[in-house]
Amino acid sequence: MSRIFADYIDKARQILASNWSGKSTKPAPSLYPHQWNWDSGLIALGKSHYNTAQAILEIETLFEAQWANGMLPQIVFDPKALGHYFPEPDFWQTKRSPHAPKNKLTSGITMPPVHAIAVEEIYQNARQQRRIHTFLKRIYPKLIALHEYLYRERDPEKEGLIYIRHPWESGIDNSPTWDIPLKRIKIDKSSLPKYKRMDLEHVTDPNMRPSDADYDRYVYLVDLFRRCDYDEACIRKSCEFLIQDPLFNSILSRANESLVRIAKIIGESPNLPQSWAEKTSTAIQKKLWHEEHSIFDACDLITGELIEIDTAAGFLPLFAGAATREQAQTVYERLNSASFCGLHQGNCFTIPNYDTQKEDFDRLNYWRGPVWININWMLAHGLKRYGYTLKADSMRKDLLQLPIRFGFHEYFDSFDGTGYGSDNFSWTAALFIDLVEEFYKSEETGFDIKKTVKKLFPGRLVLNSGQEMPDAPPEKLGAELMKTIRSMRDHYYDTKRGLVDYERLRESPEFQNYRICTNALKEFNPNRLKGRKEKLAFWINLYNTIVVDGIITLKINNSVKEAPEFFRKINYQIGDYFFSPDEIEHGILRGNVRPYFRLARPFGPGDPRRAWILKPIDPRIHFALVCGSRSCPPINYYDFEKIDQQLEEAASSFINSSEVLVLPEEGKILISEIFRWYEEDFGGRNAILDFIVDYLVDDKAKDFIRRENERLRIEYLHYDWNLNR
Ligand code: 2M8
Repeated sequence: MSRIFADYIDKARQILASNWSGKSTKPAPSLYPHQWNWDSGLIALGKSHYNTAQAILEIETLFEAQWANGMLPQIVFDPKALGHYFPEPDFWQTKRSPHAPKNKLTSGITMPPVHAIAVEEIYQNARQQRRIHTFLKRIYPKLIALHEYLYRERDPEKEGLIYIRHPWESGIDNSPTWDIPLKRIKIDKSSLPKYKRMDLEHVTDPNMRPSDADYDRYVYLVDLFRRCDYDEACIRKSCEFLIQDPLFNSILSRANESLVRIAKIIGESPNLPQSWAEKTSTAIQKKLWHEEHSIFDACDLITGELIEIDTAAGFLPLFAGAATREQAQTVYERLNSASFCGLHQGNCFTIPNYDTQKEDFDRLNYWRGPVWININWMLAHGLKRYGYTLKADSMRKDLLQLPIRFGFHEYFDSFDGTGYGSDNFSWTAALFIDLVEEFYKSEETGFDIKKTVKKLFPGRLVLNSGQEMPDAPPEKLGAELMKTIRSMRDHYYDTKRGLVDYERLRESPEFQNYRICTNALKEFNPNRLKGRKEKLAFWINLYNTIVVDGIITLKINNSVKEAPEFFRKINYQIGDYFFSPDEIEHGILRGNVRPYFRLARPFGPGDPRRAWILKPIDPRIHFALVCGSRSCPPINYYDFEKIDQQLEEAASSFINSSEVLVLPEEGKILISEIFRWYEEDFGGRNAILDFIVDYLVDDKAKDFIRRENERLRIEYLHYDWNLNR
């Protein structure tokens, strides 16, 4: 594992160890000193990567406090830690309910049911899965009881959608979505129970927490529940806050899928969770979709209307697979707009919890704007599920950089990343561990496939060995080839997202035409290319398309690493000579320098291909050659007339993405491995720093690099080889 991540993984584990209270983990050292419902699920999920026993204990401790009716409480209080939080057991008075456990202190509401998802992860990540079977058998009926409770008590019309009845049940306490239903509740101060907020003792800036008006309503609702003795029928009759929330229901639906898989592992019938999963996902898709807003919204059961407030919760049906393909595409475009920092302008972090274009967007207030790791973690999974891999990976990279740069905070300023709320926050640490582990898992998979494919893939592979020739005469071939590449770009490359639609491209007339053109390369003489710009554009475009051609021909699924020596094996014959992507890159475009991973230069003395070497090296090519990285458009068509401007844009968007992280507090900068591999093309260490400064838009970061130039440490970020599919 990369050294950079290893250090931070250690930090994350230390945080979880110091928040461990013997049988469970506190969400935060002082602000939240008890056990919280969904926090524990996420914490167990992170711990499952290195401490199965504690992950299991975390979940079992929580379920020891499950109510007799199946409800899993939002908080399980630690009797030794009372006196620092509001509201505590004396306020909840849950003993009024016949369902509350006798020997546990709990609150009287629930939270998003992430637990089946965590349990499945514990199983998946366990070294000895068979030993986990007994745990699965013990916990499965409890998970079923929890979901049964939700469908029985919280879905009176049997729609497949669960209502929440308190903002704390949503987990996103003061989300702008709750403003309208909460305002409906008129508070009579004289009859409101007296209370004292404790949260502001720990987070001293009230602008980072819910307002007093919100708290009055939180308290009003708890009072109503206890007056009903926590009887659901009574609560339903008088509660003015009954909401079908896309976040809660998406998590429930996704958790049902985990239950199906767990049932199969332990030999139970998966029919019940299967039917729940289908019912809830269909209901989300049909009832919570807001066509004009291009997002899912919550439904207010008092008015029967959707609440037209768009937050990150509205993207989470992707996590459950509940969106149709069309809805997913629409949502995806919304996600990529300025509203949710999708443009990578370098001045905000993906993705804030609320639309940044709204007047009441608030970059530092709790659930009203900052970036939260758990929401983004679920969203990245959702995007992956629908095939938006590049976006998902770019979000994961953004997420990883937040704790690295700003500490393991509860939430982060969506514009400058400053950490807010509590420090040493448990789910931030746990999900950081999971994110890093997931990155490396895919790396390892690539390694295995590599071994397998090696056997199937011996020797050089000439991709343009066909006989069919294009109509264009040889002197027009260069232009004709570029024209076909451009038309492939127009139809099958999404340059904004940096994706290639390989499946459609493979069958397309444009690709057939391109292959025919490449056959004529055997009769093409590169001497026909005139001037630096034309040569640069020709070779860059050819490099990028031979890679696409190779991916299609070799039926690569996930990463070019599946085919060993991919960049050397595939070749085009040009005139009498063969050119692999490596030879185009290191031989032609990099002036025939020895790649750092080889013993010799690509073209030895006397090699006729030396005639086409391009010098001096333009280091900006490294942001234009298909690199699989996210912010420079990984694939584009380079037009020789505009090539300088296009290379400028490619360099600038790369440098202002998460491939370059400037960390003044730590006296270092983390940069893509591209800079390590090609250091000499940039002119050495200091020239790299100058190059970065030239393109950076963040003035503070620029100043830091200029000021600390000699002293600052450079570390290199993991390189993501996943395909730009
Ligand atoms: C926050 O909520 C609690 C009430 O449950 C609070 O503000 O006192 C939320 O962020 C919630 O999602 C989280 O589970 C909890 C503990 O981290 O804190």
